[in-house]
Amino acid sequence: MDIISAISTPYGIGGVALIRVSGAGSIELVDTLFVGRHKLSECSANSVTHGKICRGGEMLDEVLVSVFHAPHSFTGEEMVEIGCHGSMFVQQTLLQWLNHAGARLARPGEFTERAFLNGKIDLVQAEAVADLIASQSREEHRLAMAQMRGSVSGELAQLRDKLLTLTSLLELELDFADHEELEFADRGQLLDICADIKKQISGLIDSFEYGNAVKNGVPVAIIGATNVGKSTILNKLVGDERAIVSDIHGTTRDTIEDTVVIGGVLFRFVDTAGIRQTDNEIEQIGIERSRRAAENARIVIVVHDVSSPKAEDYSWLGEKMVIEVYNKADLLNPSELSNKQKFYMSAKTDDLTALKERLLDTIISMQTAESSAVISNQRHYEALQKAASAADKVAESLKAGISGEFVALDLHDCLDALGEITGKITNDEILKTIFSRFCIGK
Ligand SMILES: Nc1nc2c(ncn2[C@@H]2O[C@H](COP(=O)(O)OP(=O)(O)OP(=O)(O)O)[C@@H](O)[C@H]2O)c(=O)[nH]1
Ligand SMILES: [Mg+2]
Repeated sequence: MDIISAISTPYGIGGVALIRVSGAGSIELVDTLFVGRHKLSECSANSVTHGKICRGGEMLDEVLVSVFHAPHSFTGEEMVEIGCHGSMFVQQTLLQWLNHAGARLARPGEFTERAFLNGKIDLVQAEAVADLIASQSREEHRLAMAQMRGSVSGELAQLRDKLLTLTSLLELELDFADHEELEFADRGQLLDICADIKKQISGLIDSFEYGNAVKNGVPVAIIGATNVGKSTILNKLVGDERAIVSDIHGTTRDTIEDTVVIGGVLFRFVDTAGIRQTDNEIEQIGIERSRRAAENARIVIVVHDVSSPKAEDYSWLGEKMVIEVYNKADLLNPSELSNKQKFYMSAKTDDLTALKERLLDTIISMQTAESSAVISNQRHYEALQKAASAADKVAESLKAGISGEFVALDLHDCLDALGEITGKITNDEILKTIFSRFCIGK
């Protein structure tokens, strides 16, 4: 593979900048520009050396250079990282000089792509690197870090082992079917292994609900009748006068969205138009949007006004996760707030800590207790669904007593679907799509 180089720090002026060079011969290439006490090629691996970058008698900068030998580097190749001063001129000139010396500009994600191609990381870990760089909240960071360190990869490796055991038991049966003296695993035993595999795949699939919510922000709709305090709650949650608040019924006409990180989780709150009977066409459209926002939300906060209780029918919310709150508790005497089942609050006087805690508890309850590995990537989710349906077919065929040859075909489909996730089986198109999402220099 040819030598690639890129500026790995963000575009702009900074105290220092980092320029990466990777590929066989990169140490020698940087040596043509480096002047120090020793040549870089004489420095030991994983060491940092101080020196100057010069070309034809012109000195560009004083630098710190890290040298990595293959395969002990991020890409698995020989690598050099040059820490220079963060002037745009220094960065650009150094990159040009490296280009003239024979290093071409790296494509977005090309360093990580090489790490994958050289077997340093699998595809799940490569994608986790992109997620880590993009992470905005503590929980999103935690998931990406766990995936990068192999939480999902480990689980998939276990699954693969179980599938291979099942395949080998079946193939043994196929190869030696006419040896009556040999004892084969009975179908019941095979079915048990299959059920275990299916359970593990389903656990990963279920974890996506949580993983996806954490990655993209948990959508929470705030709905209820007019004037109950929905917009006041939104404003308090996001700490900003985001929505207009007034005692006129029907103040909010359209959905209003804002995001905020609470307890390390990114939430996407949607304030909605109050639901009531109305002849006003625009308000009707707004109310329709309120219903849609509730349908699209992961959690719905249903707000009631404790001072003017009305029985509203929210059965249309179906199985949604609902937090029902009784707002304006400050208007009643404490003795009137005695129903232990009800969540009383005041958007006017409370700091909403209890509501925030309830939101976090609801999110945590989404996490499956089964496995610590959480998937958060749509591509993995889709491949796992393929694997799950192949595993179902295996179980059906085993139950129906269908010949082992056909069962083995479905088993291979299942293995292939899992292989797509880690990149054991892949095509250029998928790789191009994945790595083009990265920034240059990573
Ligand atoms: N006393 C008291 N008043 C509140 C509380 N929460 C909201 N209000 C008041 O109730 C009125 C309505 O509040 P909004 O937040 O605009 O209510 P809304 O549910 O968004 O109303 P619509 O947009 O019309 O559907 C305003 O005058 C608020 O100041 C509360 O906890 N206690
Ligand atoms: Mg409102």
